[in-house]
Amino acid sequence: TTVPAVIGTTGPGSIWFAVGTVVMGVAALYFAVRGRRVETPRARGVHVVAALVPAVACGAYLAMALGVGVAEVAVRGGTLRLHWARYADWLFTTPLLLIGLGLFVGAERETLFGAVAADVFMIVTGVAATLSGVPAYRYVWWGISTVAFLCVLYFVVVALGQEARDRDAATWSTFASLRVLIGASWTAYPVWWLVGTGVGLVSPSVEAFGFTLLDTVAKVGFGLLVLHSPALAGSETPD
Ligand code: RET
Repeated sequence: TTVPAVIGTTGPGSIWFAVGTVVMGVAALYFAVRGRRVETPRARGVHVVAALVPAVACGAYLAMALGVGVAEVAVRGGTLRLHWARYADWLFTTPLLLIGLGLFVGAERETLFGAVAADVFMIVTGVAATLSGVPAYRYVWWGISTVAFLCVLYFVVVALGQEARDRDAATWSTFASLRVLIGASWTAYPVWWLVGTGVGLVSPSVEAFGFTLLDTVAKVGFGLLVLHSPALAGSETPD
């Protein structure tokens, strides 16, 4: 009898799930404590989002560290072990990040709604890519998800950019940094999915490390940048 190859597994990556749990937990606490004294609705909204994103991720990483949410997919003559908690995380945190960016810029509700809709479609079709057992279908879904991702990018770079240009200089300059952070870190996800989950060029633990690193940049980096923006300075209650 031949033992089917295990392409992905809970074991090797679990150190990174533990690291992710701690990093996200600390970030959530830091952003929440920092937001305690914030007064203006704008700064309050941005703080809530900045803290919620790593809080959700902390739960997802804990689930993965404890082996919850593992799905086994038969593909390429082997068994691919997937952590769907990652996608549950993204389903909530990517719209939250877009909402946070929208609140910061003071975006039109309609623009934001379009972006969130494209974003949810991107994650759901990404799940289809991940769970599909036929290799060719995995790449078809990846392609569909990537088209949705390009729509999200269009929103962040072009549509929101036009709105941010009309705001004060401090808002515009933080927005310009956030746009680079989001453009670069988010683009790495579909690429890393191809390398790890798609083609399987790297080991499961390297794949887990990569996603943990990306999540840290995309979530914690976003919070640090936006909360330290000069545009939000002076929104705290004085002592
Ligand atoms: C998948 C695979 C299918 C193709 C595409 C993907 C895009 C994922 C993205 C995830 C972003 C996650 C973030 C999380 C942090 O908070 C689903 C990997 C396009 C863009 C920013």
